[in-house]
Amino acid sequence: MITMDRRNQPQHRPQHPNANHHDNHQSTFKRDVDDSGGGHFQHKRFRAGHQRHRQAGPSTPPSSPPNQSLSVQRQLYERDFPLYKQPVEVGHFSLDSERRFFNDDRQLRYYVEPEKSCPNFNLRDGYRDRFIKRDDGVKEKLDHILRWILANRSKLQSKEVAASSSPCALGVNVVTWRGHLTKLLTTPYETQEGWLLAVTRMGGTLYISEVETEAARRDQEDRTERHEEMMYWGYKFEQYTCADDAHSLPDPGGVVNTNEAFCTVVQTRLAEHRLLFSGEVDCRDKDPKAPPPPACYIEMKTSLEISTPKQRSNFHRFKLLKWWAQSFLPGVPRIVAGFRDHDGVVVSVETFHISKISQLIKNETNCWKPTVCMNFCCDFLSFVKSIVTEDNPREVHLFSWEPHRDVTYSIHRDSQYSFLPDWYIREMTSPASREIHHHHPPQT
Ligand code: 0WD
Ligand code: CA
Repeated sequence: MITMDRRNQPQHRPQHPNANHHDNHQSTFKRDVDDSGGGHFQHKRFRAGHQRHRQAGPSTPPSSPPNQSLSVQRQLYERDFPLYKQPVEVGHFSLDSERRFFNDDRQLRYYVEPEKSCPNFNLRDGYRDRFIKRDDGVKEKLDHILRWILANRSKLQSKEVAASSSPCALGVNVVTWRGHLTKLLTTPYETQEGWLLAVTRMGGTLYISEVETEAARRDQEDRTERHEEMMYWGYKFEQYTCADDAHSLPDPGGVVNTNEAFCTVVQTRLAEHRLLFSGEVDCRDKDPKAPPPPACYIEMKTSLEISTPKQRSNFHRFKLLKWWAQSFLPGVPRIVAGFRDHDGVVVSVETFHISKISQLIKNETNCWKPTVCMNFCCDFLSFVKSIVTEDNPREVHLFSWEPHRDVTYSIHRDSQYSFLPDWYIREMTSPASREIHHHHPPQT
């Protein structure tokens, strides 16, 4: 159990039957004055700025139409830290050197602490001759997670859900990548990059999958040779510090292949939202007596060495926000950071404990707050839930956000944005497959 029971402190809480997470909860949706905005099945973008700002609280009549946009202003999210249940690992999977899916932990690696505090790892080594880069033109969307769900349905479904009449109810409200949730958590503080998130409801579950923005596509095309190389450095650092099994050593002479991945699948709850998401895990503690996953996992990072107060402040205000959000979500307790110079040589290695990050940034002026991140994410999910009401695997609500704007959405059917593959829809909606997966006689 990770607890730090101070007000407004980030914490994972075990489920408590009387937990009243609605205390002090005010929704921050904006309500459209004009209610005609619900037009379905047509490309329609709701403009922000022409709406009356009204707080929707428990007093809102149930018949009210949903709000058409969501504000991202930080002060709207400065309330008590919402309930965030201790994430539980419900499974994991591996992607091999050819990006093939395996329902096991064959790609899990073990952390080996560097022998010296100044290890002199050269992160540029092997970039030209020992690097196989994943084809990032292939958009995998949620496919690996969906594959994992199909292979593990019986584990996932609660007895209650299994007994219900819906053939595809999973017992969770949201399925997504951890990385997408990280983007939501950091949105109130983001000033550079917007996002597009496609949402489809099927069997009562909301599936959330990212769509590449125009700006991101351009940035990718315009990457400099130096930037390309620097993206390799993070993976190279992992190779210097991670071994294939608990009793072996890292092999810095090997090939870095970014197709390979080990992903954890965790289940948790953010206020009323039951979440199932997957995230890539770099390695685990090699001590067999280490706590069970996800508490034994370690996130590896590299960053430019800090030499001035200004650099330290920027590190706290911008980088630690992203690092905190990414690891807090799946309950990964530690980050091992390699600080490097401009030539890609690691000059120091430092461990950051996620539970101590909010203390570390306390003295920073104008700094981010974990509670704002979590409350925004929670309200975004409530907003999505209120908008995406039709259960239809071919319909996509595209939620879009640009810095200094509200979150808005548009509706698309059978479009380029549809992302649930036929093999998944078929399997989840066919009653026959349900019986096979449940290992119990069909209901009569
Ligand atoms: O196609 C896409 N648009 C995306 C695919 C966006 C986000 C994720 N993915 C997929 C990939 O299949 C990847 O295996 O998600 C997996 C990782 O998911 P995640 O853990 O939810 O993503 P995130 O938390 O953003 O990244 C974790 C790590 C990164 O480590 P650092 O220390 O740099 O944060 O996953 C790697 C990277 O090592 N990573 C990716 N690997 C493959 N494709 C991608 C990506 N697009 N983004 C990050
Ligand atoms: Ca990493």
